[in-house]
Amino acid sequence: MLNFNERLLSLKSEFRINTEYKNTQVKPGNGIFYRYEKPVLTAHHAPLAWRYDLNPETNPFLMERLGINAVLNPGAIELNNKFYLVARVEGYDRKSFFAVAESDNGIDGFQFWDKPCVIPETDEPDTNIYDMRLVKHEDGYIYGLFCTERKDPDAKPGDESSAVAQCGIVRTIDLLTWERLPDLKTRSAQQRNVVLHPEFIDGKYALYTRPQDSFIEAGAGGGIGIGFTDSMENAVIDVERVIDPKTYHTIKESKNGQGPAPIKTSLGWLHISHGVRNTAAGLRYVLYSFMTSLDDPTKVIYRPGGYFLAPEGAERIGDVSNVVFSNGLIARDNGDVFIYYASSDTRCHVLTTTVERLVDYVVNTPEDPLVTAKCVKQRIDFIESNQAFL
Ligand code: M1P
Repeated sequence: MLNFNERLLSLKSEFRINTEYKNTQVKPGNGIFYRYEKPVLTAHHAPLAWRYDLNPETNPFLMERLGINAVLNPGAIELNNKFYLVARVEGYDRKSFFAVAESDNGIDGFQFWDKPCVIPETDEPDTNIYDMRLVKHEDGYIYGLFCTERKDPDAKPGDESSAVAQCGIVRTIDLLTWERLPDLKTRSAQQRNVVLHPEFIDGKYALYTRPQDSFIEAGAGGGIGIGFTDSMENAVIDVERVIDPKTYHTIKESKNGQGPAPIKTSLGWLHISHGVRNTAAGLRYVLYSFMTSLDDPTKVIYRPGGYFLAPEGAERIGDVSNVVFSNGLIARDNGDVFIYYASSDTRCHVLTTTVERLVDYVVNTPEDPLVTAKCVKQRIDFIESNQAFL
């Protein structure tokens, strides 16, 4: 058996191996984006001091005392040419918290800051918080909208799972100090995947919502909605309008949700979202894209059919298998785009692309014809138009 000091040396070396690596693009890719060989952030990136009591007197066996189960669903932002992720870190105790990790190039070298984020509570304490969408709004603040869960007071006796999910709101200027604002109020029973639009629309803050009837099911409220509020200090949405509904027999037939805030392009607001369908093996989460009008962000103008990203290979396995989920991207001034996503609620990855490619994808990818006969016709027309180039 290794003694304390030998174990410490070995753990330090393992930590370096797990965190100090170069990440390489997987080529040739699909022309839309590049995947990368390795994840960008995992439970192994959690510093040793977060997990081990490093005092030989109180922990002579150098046991892991507070393990980290998963690092997933990061919000993302670029500040002063650095890439920051605000990740959802889940302890062995099932509770999530937020922690900032930074990198110089956005594809590797991510390191957590020394300590997790301290998110103040409202008068109604959160049981669990997760999935922050970071947005630099034109009002000057960086907002973090996240899901806050509290035990459902109406849960039947013995039901220790049901929760009420709502949108929690914080704001910051430096990712260090977080000011908690009151939770968003809407007329829906529950909310998840709420995202702030980065610009005012007609002088109001616009929020993408995902009204839902219950904790898991989107139910009758299903779809990505939009609503407006005069203030983020007391955010109230009276009317939610579904702009991108869940749709029968598609990749978003069970539910969907806005991912990160949309990217402003010359042709419209480009959205990356997730769609969910049910299968015999459980829910399958993929990413898809659509574009809304610059003049009227409530109007969808392009709907490429099918999925943009689905879990592949090792991504398919994890705590909640067959899931890709994105709530963070960085669109740089030079047109480069870094889309961060988590696989199977376990680890974080990056895709790289450009605004130009994303716009081409969204504008020129055909819509889902919704029924097989039309899909076959679409594919045969496509094959025939290729004949001259074979
Ligand atoms: O487990 C998959 C995802 O499930 C939820 O997303 P949605 O509300 O759209 O079903 C979230 O809990 C998300 O964190 C999780 O990745």
